[in-house]
Amino acid sequence: MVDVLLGLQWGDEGKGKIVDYFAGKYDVIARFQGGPNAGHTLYVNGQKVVLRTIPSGVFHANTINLIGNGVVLDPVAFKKESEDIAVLGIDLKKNLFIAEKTHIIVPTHRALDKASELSKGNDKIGSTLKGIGPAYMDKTGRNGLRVGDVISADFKSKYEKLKHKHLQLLAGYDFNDFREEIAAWEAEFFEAVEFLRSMNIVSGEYFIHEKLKAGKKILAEGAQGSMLDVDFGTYPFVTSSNTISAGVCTGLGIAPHWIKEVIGVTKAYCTRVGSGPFPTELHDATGEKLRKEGNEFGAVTGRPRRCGWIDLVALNYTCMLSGVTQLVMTKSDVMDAFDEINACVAYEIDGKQTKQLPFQICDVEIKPIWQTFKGWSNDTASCKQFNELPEEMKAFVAAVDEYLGVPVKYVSNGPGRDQILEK
Ligand code: 2SA
Ligand code: MG
Repeated sequence: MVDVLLGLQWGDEGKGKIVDYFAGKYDVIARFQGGPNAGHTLYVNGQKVVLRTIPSGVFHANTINLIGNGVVLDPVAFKKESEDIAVLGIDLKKNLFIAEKTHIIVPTHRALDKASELSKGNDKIGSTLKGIGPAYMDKTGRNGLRVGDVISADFKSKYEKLKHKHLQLLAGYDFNDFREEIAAWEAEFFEAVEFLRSMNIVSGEYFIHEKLKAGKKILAEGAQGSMLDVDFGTYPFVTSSNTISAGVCTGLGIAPHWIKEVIGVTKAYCTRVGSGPFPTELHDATGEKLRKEGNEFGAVTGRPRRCGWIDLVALNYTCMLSGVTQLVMTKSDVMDAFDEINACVAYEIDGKQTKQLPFQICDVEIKPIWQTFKGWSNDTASCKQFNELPEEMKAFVAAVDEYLGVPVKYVSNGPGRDQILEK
């Protein structure tokens, strides 16, 4: 069977830590979408590690990891990440497998990402500029290169053909002078492709089915968040993959009946990086305080994250889309610093209240309707049991649980591996 773990907001819900916590219970951890735009932060022996393309199970001796076909892999970013992990004594040749149908990000994808963003001016998506959008465009546009192609003798000529197409596209942008960058990136790229060739490249779909048939337990690890889903997120301010549980089937090649638990991760509040609607965003001192207390800066780009209170309307939507069966609430200890905590329970649009996300989410003004909770003054980061948490925090957790109709099973009260409380 396959359990799924995904973020229910706009990314950065703390998925990396939670996957790492659960990893020991699974035989295989598989990434099914996204690419080096992800930044999954974990602490291994007290040391901070940020994973981007590699699944968060690599630090567990008995766990096998799979990069699924739904991912877009940048050989350069992958090589660098692998080298960083090798220093920590991890041998990826033993515990990492890569699906041959995984699409590759080439240097000109990064140039196209930049050109596209620059040309949008104030309407820019706030992309991580890792080439994600252009790589997925080539996948659906049927021009892409895949990991399996790097083994073939004519890889270089396939690459040149694609590059030629990209240069033509770049010429159509106002900002298109990336010649020097592309030349520099290309040298690293071919070195990294050599490295990629030395990895375990497999048929991801047969690989995972062999594991399933052998009764192995698989965890599908989501990246970004459900509100960044290309179909259901705040389009066009989204990423280019399906981040909801449906993406697991196409991103790994498994049928829906294999999926059992869908574990949704949400912060006790809410953040977003990049542009686009964020109904509960706070532009005041409270938002500033959330950023400071929560240390809300991007794991990959270091960008300050936009901050606001938890949005139960959006969470209800993403729980519905993915069929979430249990919740993990992260960074609950950040709430220790607040006398009052708010949760958005409805949206007011043009004087009318609704509990649904409007199609025009990017164009209408949304006034959040708040439910206010009493804060607590205890330091909850040192709690070792759910029952030790202050009654006020338990009431807040219970209200989230009730609103969403999905049980909050875990509360994460700090970044440490042991700071997680089971309810
Ligand atoms: P892209 O790069 O084309 O997929 O960007 C499109 C939108 O998706 C958002 N996005 C993210 N949001 C939060 N976290 C992400 N990963 C990194 C992290 C980000 C970082 O985990 O910290 O380090 O800054 C991520 N990746 C993509 C992005 O902001 C755009 O709004
Ligand atoms: Mg992140």
